[in-house]
Amino acid sequence: MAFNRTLITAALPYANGPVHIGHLAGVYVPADIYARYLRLKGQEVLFVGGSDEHGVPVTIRARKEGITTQQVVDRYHELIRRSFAEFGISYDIYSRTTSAIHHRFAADYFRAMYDAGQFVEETSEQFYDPETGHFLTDRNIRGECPRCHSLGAYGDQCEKCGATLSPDELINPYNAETGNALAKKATKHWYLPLDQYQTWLEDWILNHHKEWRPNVYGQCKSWLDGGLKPRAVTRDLDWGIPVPIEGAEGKVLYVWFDAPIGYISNTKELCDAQPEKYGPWEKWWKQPDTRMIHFIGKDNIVFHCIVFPAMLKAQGYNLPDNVPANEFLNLEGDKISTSRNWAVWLNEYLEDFPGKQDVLRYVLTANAPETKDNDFTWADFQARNNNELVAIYGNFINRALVLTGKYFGGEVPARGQLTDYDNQTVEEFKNVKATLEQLLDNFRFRDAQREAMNLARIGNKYLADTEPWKLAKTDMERTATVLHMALQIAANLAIAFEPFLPFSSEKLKGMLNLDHAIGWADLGRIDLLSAGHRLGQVSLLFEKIEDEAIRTQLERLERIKRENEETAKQEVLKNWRPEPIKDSTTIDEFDKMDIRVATVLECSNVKKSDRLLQFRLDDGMGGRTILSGIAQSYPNPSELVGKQVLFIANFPPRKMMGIESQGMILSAVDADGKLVVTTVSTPVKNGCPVG
Ligand code: B3M
Ligand code: ZN
Repeated sequence: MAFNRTLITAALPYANGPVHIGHLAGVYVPADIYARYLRLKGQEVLFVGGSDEHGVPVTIRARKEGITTQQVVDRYHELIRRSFAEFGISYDIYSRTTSAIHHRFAADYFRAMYDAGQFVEETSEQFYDPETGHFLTDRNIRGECPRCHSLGAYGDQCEKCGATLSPDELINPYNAETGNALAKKATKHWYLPLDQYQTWLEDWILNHHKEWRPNVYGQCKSWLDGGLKPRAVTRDLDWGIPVPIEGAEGKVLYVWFDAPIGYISNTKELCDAQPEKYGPWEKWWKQPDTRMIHFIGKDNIVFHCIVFPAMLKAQGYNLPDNVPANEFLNLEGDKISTSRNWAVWLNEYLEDFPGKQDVLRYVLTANAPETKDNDFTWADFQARNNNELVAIYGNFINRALVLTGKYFGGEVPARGQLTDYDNQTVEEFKNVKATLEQLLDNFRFRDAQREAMNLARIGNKYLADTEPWKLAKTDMERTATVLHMALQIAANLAIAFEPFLPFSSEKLKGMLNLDHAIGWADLGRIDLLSAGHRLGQVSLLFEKIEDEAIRTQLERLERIKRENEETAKQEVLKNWRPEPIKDSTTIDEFDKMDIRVATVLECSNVKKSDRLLQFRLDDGMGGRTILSGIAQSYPNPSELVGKQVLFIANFPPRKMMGIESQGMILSAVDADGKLVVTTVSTPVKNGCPVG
């Protein structure tokens, strides 16, 4: 079916912090490119977004900042909304899930499914904190990992060994926030029986959406192959939308149940407010000739391709036509993380690079993680700006406009006969429209932007080859033709780049004094500007970014890295608990070990080893040498000289780095892994036993 009406949704970001380049690259810039493209084509488009203000992340942030959850969502919703507006993300509506309309709509949705018998009710034993009386989410439960036995593993994952866990598997589970030991208590929840949708989903996705991106299709397939299980859509929490049925006091809708409904309730909010412009909301959600596209990040695939479609199907709504999910963007080789502050925040970026929204949009699209995770680096940011935006696109526009000003008083000159070379150039850019469309229609935004940049390359090369600044000395007529053609290419660039770089296109249109009504259909035309047309004010389209600005950014990241290392260390120390006691042993076993006291005579680093220290000991029996792997903990080994230490005297000698070690010095292993040599506090005879 050919569609003329498209509903575009972009994932609702959690209102638990500002948005960063990862959000922009993964979801919002692609969604915006697509929305702008369809609008330019004259299609009916509704682009819906909003903040996700429920769920655990916002409550964690509230506790961290010592403010109420409402204050957190108010603060970040506003900040996020502003960032999106500043970056030109052209939502028709950006609302929020704490709105009254949404609460009502989501509750009604649940109720309708409940009334239709579309949930399964189940009571199960769940962990709760007897002191606070709260049930806990997986992430808020910690304990000993059943696999690697490290302490402080999460209820869903052990970060030490990477194992996926469930809270039931943890040894000695405790509340991550209070440290209290947990108990179990029965609680009732409502489940979406995804197993009942398995066959339908398999057919819908695996047979009818083979065109979805391989990463999306692949993830769906592996979920489906694993067999779908019922999923709870309610939670025992005090932040969220109350479950609207009797016997569900103290329970709220699971955030992943209510958030995607936000796409619908936000549509309703807009349509109710401006019915003449947008029509009834049902038009966007129930009419079969409306197509829906979800833009999301890869961690949201299962919810948008399996869970939400099941909910939509249950209530007779449209299903998404495509879900172009992106992979992740890293920053300077490291995973972007809100909690570790490892990100480029949009609000901070604009403070450092005011007016340079398009530069970031350009770089993020050029590096978009469409098929695999990608890396943002400041060096690449600078290079793409200086070598592409400035040197190709900007340079071309500047030359064309400045020369027109210089030779023709800022009026589009009339063109004469086109040469073979002119025609060849026209030939080259004539196909740009078809190529761009083919790429944009298939959500291949980075290739599409490259194609737009190719058009600028064609223009740049045209001027470099024809050299109008030299021609002007001898052949004004030819100069006129060249600049006329260059200006047509410039006008085409304003159209071709509009979905990607809206601010620059706007500026360029101003410089060309171009009719704002020109649209996608005009792309490829070489009569967009007629002879005698007056150009507007000329200024630089892009500016060079200096090394200094990049250095400042890199220094900031260095500082954050150092701070994070320090916090991680503190974290380990805070969560440290003594290891479990080993299996019992006997005094006879212990007696086999001959532990003695000796005075350190010399202590120094072993050459070529960053691990070993070499001790010379007075053991009361003629002296001995022992090597010990504690160099990292003793940057100044001589501090041990004169101390009385404990050592195992009856280990067989062992050679390391060509030196024979005659025993082992005893050290305590501190929580952070630091080794501290055990010393005797009251002097005793060297060689005396320990026992
Ligand atoms: N807030 C998760 C996320 O930000 C979630 C998306 C909701 S989309 C309906 O990744
Ligand atoms: Zn583990």
